[in-house]
Amino acid sequence: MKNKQTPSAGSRRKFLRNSALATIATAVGAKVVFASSMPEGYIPVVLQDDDPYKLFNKDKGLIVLNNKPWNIESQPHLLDDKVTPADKMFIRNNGLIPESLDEGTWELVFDGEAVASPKTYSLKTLKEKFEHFTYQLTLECGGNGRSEFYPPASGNQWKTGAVSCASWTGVRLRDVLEDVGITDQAVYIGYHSADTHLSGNPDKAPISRGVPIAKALQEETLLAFEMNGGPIPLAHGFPLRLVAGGFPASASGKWLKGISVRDKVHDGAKMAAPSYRVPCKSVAPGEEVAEEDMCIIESMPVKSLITYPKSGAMIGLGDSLEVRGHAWAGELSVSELHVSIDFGATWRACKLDPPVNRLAWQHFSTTLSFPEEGYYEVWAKATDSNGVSQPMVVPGWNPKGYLNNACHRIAVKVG
Ligand SMILES: Nc1nc2c(c(=O)[nH]1)N[C@H]1C(S)=C(S)[C@@H](COP(=O)(O)O)O[C@H]1N2
Ligand SMILES: [Mo]
Repeated sequence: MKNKQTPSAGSRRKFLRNSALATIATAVGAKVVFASSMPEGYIPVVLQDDDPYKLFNKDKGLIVLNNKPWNIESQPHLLDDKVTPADKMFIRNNGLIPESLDEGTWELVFDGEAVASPKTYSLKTLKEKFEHFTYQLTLECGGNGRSEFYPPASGNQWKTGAVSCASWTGVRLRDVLEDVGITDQAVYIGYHSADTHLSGNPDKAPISRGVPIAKALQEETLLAFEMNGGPIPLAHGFPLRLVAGGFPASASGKWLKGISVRDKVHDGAKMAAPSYRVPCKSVAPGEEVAEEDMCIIESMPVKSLITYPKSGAMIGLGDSLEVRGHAWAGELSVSELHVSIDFGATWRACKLDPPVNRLAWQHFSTTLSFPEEGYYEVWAKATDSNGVSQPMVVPGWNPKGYLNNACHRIAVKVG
């Protein structure tokens, strides 16, 4: 049988080649006339550039902060949709996006000190065996707003665009953990993913974070295989992603290969200080903080974003201005949203919708009028269900520049 392919392998190969050619033709936007002479695996020159907007199907308004790894942020006025569409969603990668992902052979391994015994599920089994749930879940990068801290914090200089609220469909991690069988030693879960470290070292994970077991067992914590009703886009974790809304988005592992149920706080890559940790007690700007004085970020703080109009709007005197946006508060809900047109001297309450489900952002809207011609700013301030409001200025400086939930503001010119 040496050097001979079975007919099924041969036809499968041919099928793969034909479908690859069809994909290429679609991407090129024309028939590739001499396609039959094209070497196998060859990528046409026209597709060889690494234009991230084409590569990831992103709106031209997104801003590339880094290309190795890819970090791309959105902008407030692009986040106006109630459900964030894929082309407006920020991308935050710590390593290299995995290649050749095969949904058909994808498996998820459960292991760790606190499982009765390790268990592996194919993606197909996960989909067939467990009930499906769909939730809209807010995912905000812990470093969103980092660019405003002074002294500056190193890392991607996110402005306000590292947040999304897409609709995620999958099975509950809770249901699967119940099937796996966990012991009462379980305190944390950690995820393992298929992306690779920038160094190229295959034994080194770029990131392997997790959540406390109580968060893992929440109804909304999903092993998701769909986003916005279709397959998860490659950059956002195809074909399987852990989604734990309300926590820093770093807890939502993309390209999910494994879950370890741990008898201690997970100790994977980027779990240790200073990553995704803030000083347990507030510190002076620029102060050095010992690693043992840094605490893991869990629920994200209350925050809001004005998504309409775009900052810099111009209206006529006497015109009214419709203002709208979203607000979210980590594990809590948002109870009030106020706006100010006089730099915070006075505030007025906006209409605020309840979330479509727990951990989804909430929409606010109001109509404003302005007393005379000139320059104004509209500031938005959300208050969470514990009565805590967003600060008007950049809050608690911390060495890595996390959790900036200062009020969002836009400029408006009247007349
Ligand atoms: N496997 C893996 N999962 C990951 C990351 C990553 O680099 N690799 N980045 C995390 C971080 S820090 C954030 S903010 C979110 C970003 O999700 P998005 O790119 O889908 O917007 O994914 C998280 N999950
Ligand atoms: Mo992040």
